Amino acid sequence: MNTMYSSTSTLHIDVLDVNDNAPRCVVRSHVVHVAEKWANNALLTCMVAVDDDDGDNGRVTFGWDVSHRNEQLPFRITPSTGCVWLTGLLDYETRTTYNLSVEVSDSGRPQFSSICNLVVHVHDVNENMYAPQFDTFAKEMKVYGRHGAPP
Ligand SMILES: [Ca+2]
Ligand SMILES: [Ca+2]
Ligand SMILES: [Ca+2]
Repeated sequence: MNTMYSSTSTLHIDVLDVNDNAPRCVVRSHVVHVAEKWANNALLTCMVAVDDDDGDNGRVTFGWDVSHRNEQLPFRITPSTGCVWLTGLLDYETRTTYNLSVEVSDSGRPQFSSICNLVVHVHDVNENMYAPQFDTFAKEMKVYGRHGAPP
């Protein structure tokens, strides 16, 4: 006589996330248009990136690429949000376009990063419209004689 025995058990497996995805820019090349007289601290745009990993492996931060290390940019970027702000005055007559590389990095080990592009076009404002106006001050001059006495 054959007797069959069987049993079941549950095996619980926790799958730990591995950092195997680099952050991706939602818009690979972001373009913004700014008038040259925008106020300091104006918000230009916010970069958006996604990362398919979990936890720190998917938590992204933003910063300027090393190629801008020695450049004095009139912008700052908030690492946690990717929002880009004006930090100085733009001058169309000096520079009309900024091609910026933003590095977006996850917080995993090993760390992965990608580059997103931000192009800022500076638009001209006619500063002369607000230039001081002078009344015509040329007045008729009389030429006096040698000793300053009227002829
Ligand atoms: Ca993963
Ligand atoms: Ca990742
Ligand atoms: Ca101008």
